[in-house]
Amino acid sequence: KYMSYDFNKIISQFQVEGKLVSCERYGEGHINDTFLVETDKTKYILQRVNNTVFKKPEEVMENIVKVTRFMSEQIKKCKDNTRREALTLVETRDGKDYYTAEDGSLFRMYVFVDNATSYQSIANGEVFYQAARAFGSFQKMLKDFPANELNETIANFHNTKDRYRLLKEAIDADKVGRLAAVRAEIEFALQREKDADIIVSAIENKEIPLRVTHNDTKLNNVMIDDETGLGICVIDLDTVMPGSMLYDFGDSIRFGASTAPEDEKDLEKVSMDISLFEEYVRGYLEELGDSITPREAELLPVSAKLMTLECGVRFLTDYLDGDNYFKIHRPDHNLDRARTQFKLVWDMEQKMNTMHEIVKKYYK
Ligand code: ADP
Ligand code: GN1
Ligand code: MG
Repeated sequence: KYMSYDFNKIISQFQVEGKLVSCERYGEGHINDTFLVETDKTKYILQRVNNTVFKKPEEVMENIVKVTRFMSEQIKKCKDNTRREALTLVETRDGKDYYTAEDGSLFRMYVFVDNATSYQSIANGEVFYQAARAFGSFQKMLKDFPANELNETIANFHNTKDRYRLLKEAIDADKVGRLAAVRAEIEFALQREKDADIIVSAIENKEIPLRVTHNDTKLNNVMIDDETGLGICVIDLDTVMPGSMLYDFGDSIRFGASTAPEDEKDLEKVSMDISLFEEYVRGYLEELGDSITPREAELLPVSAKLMTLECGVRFLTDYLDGDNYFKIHRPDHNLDRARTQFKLVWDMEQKMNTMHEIVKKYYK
C-alpha cells in the first residue's frame, strides 16, 4: 500500500541536501513507517506517522517540535564535552515541520544520527549502562519543560488499569475468534490485575511526581555512538508526555534486560538477566543523582514488572482484536510477544528481592 506513494515527490518537499540516491524501508519499530533516505551528500530518516495509533498526528508533531527545540537549547548550555545531540527535524521547503500527503498521511523527516547504532538487543552490559545514562539524562533535561504545553498523544498510555479494561473489552468481543486459544495467557494476566494501579495511584496520591517522560524507552529508541560507546541521542519522541519516570525505567528493563528477543518462541530462552538489571540501575541512578525521590527509587523493581505486564496485556489485546495496532510479521506474532512478556513477569517475580537489594546498593 505504501508503494503507492510518490516518494520522489514527498522527499522533494523537504529541504534535503544533495541529490536523491535511494529510499528504503528501515528499522524495526512497531508503529510508524520508517525509511532511510540517502542523497549523494548525506542521509535522512523519513517517516509516515501511524494515524491509527496517533489519532491527531499534528499534535504529535507539535510536541516533538517543542521538545526537540527545548532539548537542543539544553544541550548547547551543557558544558561537558561528551557528544550529545537532539533529534533534529528537517523542515519542508515552505518552512513547515511536516508534509501532509494527498491521502492525509503525515510525513516528517529527521537528520539521520550517523556513526551510531540503535541496538535490537544488548551486545554487552556496557551498552545497557550507557542506554540508562542516556535515558536518565533525557529525563533530567526535561525537568523544567512545561508539562502543560504537551498534548496527550495517546490517552491513558501507561494507565495499566485502563489497559486491563481494554483487554476485557477485547475478551468480551472476541472479534476474530481467538479467545479459546489464549485462556492460559488471560488467566495469567487476570491473576495480576490487582497490581495494575500501583504506579497510577502513587501518582494520584502524590506519592511520586508527575514528570515529562519519554514513555517508550526501548533499547532501539536510543542511538549509541559507534566510536565512544556513549548514548548520544534519544529518538522516537512520539509519546513524550506527562508520566512517571517509573514508566521509562520499567520499559527499558522489559526490553533490554531480557535474555531473548521480544518475539522469541522458545520461552525456555526468556528470562530477565539480573546483571543487566544491575547495569541499568547503576547507570540510571548515577545519572539522576538526587533528581529521583526515595519513593520512586523504592518502586523501581515493581515498575519493571508492571511495565512488562502491561506490555503483555497490550500484545494480547491486539491479538484478540485482530492485530490492528502493532506491526506484525507472522500470524501469531502478537501472541508470541505476549507470551515472552508474561514469562518475563514470572521471572521478575522470582527475582524481586534481589532487584530490591540491587536498587539499595546504588541508591544513595
Ligand atoms: P517507531 O515508532 O515505529 O518505533 P522510530 O521513530 O523508533 O519509529 O524509528 C524506527 C527505527 O528507525 C528506530 O528504532 C531507529 O533504528 C531508526 N531511526 C529513527 N530515527 C532515526 C534517526 N534520526 N537516526 C537514525 N536512526 C533512526
Ligand atoms: C511500540 O514504536 P516502538 O516500536 O518503539 C509501542 C511501545 C511498546 C513497544 C513494544 C506508540 O514501540 O509502547 O512498548 O512497541 N509504541 C507505541 O515493543 O505504542
Ligand atoms: Mg521506536
